Amino acid sequence: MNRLTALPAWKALWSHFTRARDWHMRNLFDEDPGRAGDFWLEHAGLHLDYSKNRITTQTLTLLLQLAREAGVPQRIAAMFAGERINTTEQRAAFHVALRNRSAQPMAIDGEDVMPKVQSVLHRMAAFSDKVRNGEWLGYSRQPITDIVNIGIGGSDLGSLMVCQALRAHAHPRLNMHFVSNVDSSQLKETLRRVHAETTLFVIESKTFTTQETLTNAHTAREWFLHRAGDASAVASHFVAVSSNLQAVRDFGIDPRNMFEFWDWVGGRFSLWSAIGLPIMLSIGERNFLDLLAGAHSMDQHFREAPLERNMPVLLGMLGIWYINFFGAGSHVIAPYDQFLHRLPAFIQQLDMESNGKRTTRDGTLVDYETAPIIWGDTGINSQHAFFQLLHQGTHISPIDFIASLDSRSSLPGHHEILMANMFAQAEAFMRGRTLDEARAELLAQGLDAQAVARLAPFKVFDGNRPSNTLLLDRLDPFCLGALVALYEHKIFVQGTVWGINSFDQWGVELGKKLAHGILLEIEGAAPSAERDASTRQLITLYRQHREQPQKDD
Ligand code: G6Q
Repeated sequence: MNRLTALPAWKALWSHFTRARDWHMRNLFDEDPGRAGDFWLEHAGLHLDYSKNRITTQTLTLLLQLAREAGVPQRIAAMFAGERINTTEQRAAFHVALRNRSAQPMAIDGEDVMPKVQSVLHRMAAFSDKVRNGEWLGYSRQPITDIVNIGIGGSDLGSLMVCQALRAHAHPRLNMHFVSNVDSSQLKETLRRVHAETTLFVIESKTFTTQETLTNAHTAREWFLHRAGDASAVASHFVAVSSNLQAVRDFGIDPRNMFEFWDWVGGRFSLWSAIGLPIMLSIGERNFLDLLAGAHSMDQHFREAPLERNMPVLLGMLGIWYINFFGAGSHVIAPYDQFLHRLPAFIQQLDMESNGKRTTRDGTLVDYETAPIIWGDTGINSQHAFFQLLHQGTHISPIDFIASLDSRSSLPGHHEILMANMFAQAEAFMRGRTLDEARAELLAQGLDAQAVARLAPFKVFDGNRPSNTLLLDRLDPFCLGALVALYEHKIFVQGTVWGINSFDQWGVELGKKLAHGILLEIEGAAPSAERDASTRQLITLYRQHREQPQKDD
């Protein structure tokens, strides 16, 4: 692996940056009437306007040169060839096979994985159909009305985000619930809203060892047995999604009620696998296949389009430009669509868990920045909250504006206001407002010269704040699939440039181990001599508190 900072394009970009950092996008637009058209790309129902970036065609040429020198084309090929690109775990990262809608085989070590992918998809479809059409009955012979998904992280966020996003396609009888937190409040509140006779629990865990998930699953089963009174009823109310057959069996779920996926599917890339079962239950097989088809279309584009017209590559390299050259430490996801309100949280995990690393694939430490902090919320709400900092604060945080062209609703006026706000924000972030413009505005409002002089500095916006605007034809399964795949690949491109493995998660593994020892101490074991004084004190306080009578909510 070549050292990133020694690559010719890296050096050329630094020299280019000494000029580029002083450009203002206002001037770039004024100087080049073709800019909006040149920096525009469409694929799979997604329209990307990337003209409001601090770039020229020369910047892009250099960034793409960097992508080539860092081996992006070879790494794309390696991913699609099923190579074990997740080197620390010796696994392929083959989520692209899960949504392969072509007739082409996709193999790992010569074994075509498509037959087993198809077979699980068929089982999921047969099961979902039965639940959706009311054929799958609970222990009191009633159809299912509520699905409770129990899982965390990659076994929660993807299905949750998609189910929320595609609510317009949801089955009218099926209420979807997601329990991830081991804080009992979430499970309790959910169980208060459902009835045992008509509830299906989907226990999702790749490893089937995750403490939070297994604790919630055990509690849910006790709650259920208490009501059903018969252990044989579990079979029609609990199904599992996992790659660990033995652990599912040990939990007491019949393997016939288990939907399998494989170690080459990373948790945060798993919504396309059986982990997407709640999605299929909610929106049905046809829509689920459309979701896969949208992602597949983006996969094909990523694999085949030249780098200059390759959406994930362009977004990835624009990110590199800001993170590594401008020093932007964060990136905002701002969907102007209520149904996409969990998208920022989903992309946050996808990006920060994939690229939040400092050791390169060959084991050396990086000497440059890697993943940005991803944050965000629905754009319209954010305007009334944290956009202030983005407009006038001291941080530069590029923003992705995301919306659907189709309004989905017949309520007059709402969508137009939403879109007008989004376009206006992107424009304001780009143009800003100069001191002269601020003065002119205040004068036009009738203020006297003294008041104008006093207030004008506060009304200045530097602008020059970069953003991408992504418009979906409509928020349907196909476009959403393409959108999610776009971000997955963007992140892979950046991980490749930084020379890191985007597919392991040692930080998550650490979290899974740490709590176990402390839990024993909380429950009465002698404190470990290695524990620091602060942690010992916290454990002692908590133990003392625990000994007092507790009030149940
Ligand atoms: C995702 C992460 C992590 C994982 C959860 C749940 O890429 O590895 O978020 O999905 O920790 O793990 P299990 O599915 O094994 O319960």
